Amino acid sequence: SGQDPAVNKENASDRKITLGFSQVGAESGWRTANTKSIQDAAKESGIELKFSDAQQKQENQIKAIRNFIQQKVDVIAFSPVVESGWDTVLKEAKDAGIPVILTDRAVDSKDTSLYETFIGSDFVEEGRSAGKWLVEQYKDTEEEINIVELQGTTGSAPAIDRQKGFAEEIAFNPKLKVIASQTGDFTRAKGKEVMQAFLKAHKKIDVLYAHNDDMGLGAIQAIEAAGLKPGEDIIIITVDGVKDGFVAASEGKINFIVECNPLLGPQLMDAVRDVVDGKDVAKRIVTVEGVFTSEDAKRELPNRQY
Ligand code: GYE
Repeated sequence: SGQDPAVNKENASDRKITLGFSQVGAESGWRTANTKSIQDAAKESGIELKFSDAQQKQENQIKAIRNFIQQKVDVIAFSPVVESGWDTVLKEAKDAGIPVILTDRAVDSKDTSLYETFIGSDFVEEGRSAGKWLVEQYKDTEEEINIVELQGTTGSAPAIDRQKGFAEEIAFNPKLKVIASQTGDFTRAKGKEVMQAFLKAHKKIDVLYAHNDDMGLGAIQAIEAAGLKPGEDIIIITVDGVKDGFVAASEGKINFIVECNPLLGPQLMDAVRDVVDGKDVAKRIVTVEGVFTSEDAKRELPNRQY
């Protein structure tokens, strides 16, 4: 006969929770650190993790989510590779009564009741930080500054937002011009390939803005192969702040890094428990992060965890 939930001291999450997590892939150092953080945090908090790698393909993520629904996991979390096209599968999860948590990347669904919360960085702000630094560097320039941009995965929240925030800021100085912008899919190999093409097509490139460290690191290889000095002949700005990015920055090859924190595991596990316990969860949980010049990078490098 009916227990009063108010006097029931036991939390629902005291029993074993199963979390289905669909990861984007393993495209970057950031992603590797993010995956490890989620796996470690699940173990630490005694949550059973069903982990699935989508290899940067939306169709694989949709399949994984449908599998999780069939397996009746307690909570589904995922980092959506692109922003659009999730409404149908999110509706299926909702109809099955399985709460969904977004981590790292957002979706553009109008119906925000399709997910409990979104945990991750403010990518527009990251783009703004990159742009602000550049505007400051060139505040006295009389010549035109040619910028090339390596975008992240087409249609992904970080690619869209980092481009937007950066464009907003550099618009304050009409001398700053993006002369080429193309996707490098957040990978080193693609970053190198596209930078090679940029160098072939454009005589004067002053600045590279790469939406992540890995593409920047690939581009550095292309720049060096072309007989140019990264960080001097071409000023380089990246986003993420993984170990290899910090190493390149401490060597002066990357001039400015905007941090994007991949260690979302502990926050995710807390949110999973709260959702299972029926507690109120903030609709948006923003990650706190900083920015680093090469001098800062030199100082910070020994303390980097990832
Ligand atoms: O910046 C990039 C990764 O979604 C914030 O994805 C993440 C981005 C990160 O591939 O390195």
